[in-house]
Amino acid sequence: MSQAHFPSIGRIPFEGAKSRNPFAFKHYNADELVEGRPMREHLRFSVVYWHTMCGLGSDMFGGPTAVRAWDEGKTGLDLAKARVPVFFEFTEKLGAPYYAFHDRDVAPHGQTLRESNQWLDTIVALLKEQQQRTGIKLLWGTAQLFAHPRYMHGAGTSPNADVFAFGAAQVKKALEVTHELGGEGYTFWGGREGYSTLWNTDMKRELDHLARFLHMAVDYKKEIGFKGQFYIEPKPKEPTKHQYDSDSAACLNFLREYDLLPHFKLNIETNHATLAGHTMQHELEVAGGANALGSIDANTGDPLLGWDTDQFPTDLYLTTQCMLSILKHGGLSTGGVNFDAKLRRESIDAEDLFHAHIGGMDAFARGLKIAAAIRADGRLAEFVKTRYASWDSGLGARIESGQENLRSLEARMLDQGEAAANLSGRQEYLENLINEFI
Ligand code: XLS
Ligand code: NI
Ligand code: NI
Repeated sequence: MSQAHFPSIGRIPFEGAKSRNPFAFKHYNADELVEGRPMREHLRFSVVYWHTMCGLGSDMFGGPTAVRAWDEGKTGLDLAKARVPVFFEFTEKLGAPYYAFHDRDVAPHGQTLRESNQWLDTIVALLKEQQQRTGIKLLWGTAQLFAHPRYMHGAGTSPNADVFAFGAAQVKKALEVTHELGGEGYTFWGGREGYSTLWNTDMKRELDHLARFLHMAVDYKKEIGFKGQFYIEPKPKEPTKHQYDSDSAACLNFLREYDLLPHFKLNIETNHATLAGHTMQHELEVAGGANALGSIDANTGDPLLGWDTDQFPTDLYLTTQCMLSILKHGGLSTGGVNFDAKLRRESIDAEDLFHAHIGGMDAFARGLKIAAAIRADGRLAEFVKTRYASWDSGLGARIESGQENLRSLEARMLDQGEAAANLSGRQEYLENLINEFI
């Protein structure tokens, strides 16, 4: 194992709940079986390149606060090269099996597309070497189609056809390198695929273009034999006022309308759910119900801040809800628990990267164990099942199977005069029940 950049920190061990070692897992025990599967396979943790290597604490009111020893004195391609081994040393020490990147956070923007592609190739060769050395795999790749000024009006939804073409070229290359690196997926997050004002926007035309853009990607994926899963990542706003992929339901509707649903699943992020006015559990249930729950971007927002703060998840209610939904819908197959999360601006030391990820991994490991215990106990599922018992036979079963109609139901109710009494929803009892496990 490489020791160059975090010499005082070794491989993070599992020490159990009694440990007071901040550089140890208290709950994430990769080989421990939960519902007959190792935690490692349930959780499929992934470290993101962008926040971990490129996020240095800047926000919209101020520049970077963290200074990384490995960055010092370097710019451009040299800086990009220097970060690769650091990232893999970090991810290897954590024992996270996956990572994710954007083309333009592993390698810089060149003056031309050709130069950008060359630089990306240089870095991809280094990523590949490190993947081979460590066994760490690529969860998903993506193209960054939002930071460069050319994408100010969007990429796939730009009113400028040339910008659409540039974005398409960037996606083509990003698909090729993701394929080259054995990526298990590819994500589309439409950061600027939306609008700032409808006064200047032809919404229908933009949506048609976005669908064309994605169909081109589906076609090219087939052409190069890339077998990874495509994901759309919903987010309602920020940086635009309205993003078209605003939440799970909007994404599913868009994908269905444009015949894209067979080719995509959703990559659902907690803080995006919050911004959409939903809970993460809601978003996961909407996706799961459509058999489109693919992967999660694990983070959290702050209830007092109205933007995408991308904090590391530590709330056990949140992780329990995530894992209950994920287990219910059959687990993550190609996806993972991807920490699209960053350090607070005030957390300036490299060791804070460890505290953040260890905490997130432990919080999800606990969520997994708690969810499994709730499922093994069975009272929650039994309650829900009983709540719908009127649909299991008799009238409900006949309605579900299409044997009743308005006329027959009216006749029945005229005869009965009133519907059977309702039962309590027992919300408080269920909240107490969940607290028995947390
Ligand atoms: C931004 C998104 C972004 C995607 C990848 O809010 O979460 O980081 O996950 O482009
Ligand atoms: Ni994300
Ligand atoms: Ni986000």
